[in-house]
Amino acid sequence: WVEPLEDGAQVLRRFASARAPALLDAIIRVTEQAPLRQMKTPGGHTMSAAMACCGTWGWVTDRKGYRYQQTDPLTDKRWPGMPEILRALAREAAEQAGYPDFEPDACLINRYLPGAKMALHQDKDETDFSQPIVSVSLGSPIVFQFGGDRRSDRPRKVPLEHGDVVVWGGPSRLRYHGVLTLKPFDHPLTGACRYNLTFRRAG
Ligand code: MD3
Ligand code: FE
Repeated sequence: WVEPLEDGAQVLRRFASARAPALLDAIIRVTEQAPLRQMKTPGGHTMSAAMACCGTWGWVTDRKGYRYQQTDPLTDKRWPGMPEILRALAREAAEQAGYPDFEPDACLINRYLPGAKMALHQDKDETDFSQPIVSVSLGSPIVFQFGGDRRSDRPRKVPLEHGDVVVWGGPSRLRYHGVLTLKPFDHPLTGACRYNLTFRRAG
């Protein structure tokens, strides 16, 4: 079922549930080639979520800044290709939400263990903000924070569970967002961990 949020964002509840085991297999295959790692922010903090990428472009952060690049800084090789099952899910979700032409070229895999979080931020390292972002939640539930156009706007809390897919298009694309600290939870498919996939048109 579809739950519209403000400004063009839509939650497709449990859209990915039936495919979750195959999606998790694909995540394992990708992260054998491009290991999950905790990256450093330009400010010198280590992010609590571990990240890996697949597709043509991968998002990275280090002391020099945030950017997309075609190679994995850990291996200096190209990122693993985007598995077809991931691409297909992202395209189907985008189509359902009114974006039939979404062609993602970047998929960021975030892994949260209990205690991990992501502070409020905007996603603006991409080139074309008319393209949506599709996010997929797998494993432990978390509380998502959906803020406004300014960091100081009080965020709304949206619970996200295993299989939920969100399409962030239109004006929601540039809104501040983050997730609260992951609480311990034992999920039958992932144990204590939560994976979040974000699909983008980066290049
Ligand atoms: C709203 N990830 O990777 S996913 C990120 O749960 C990120 O891992 C969070 O924020 C996570 O950048 C949230 C939901 C999400 C992703 C991108 C958005 C919401 C968004 C971009 C614009 C607005
Ligand atoms: Fe984000």
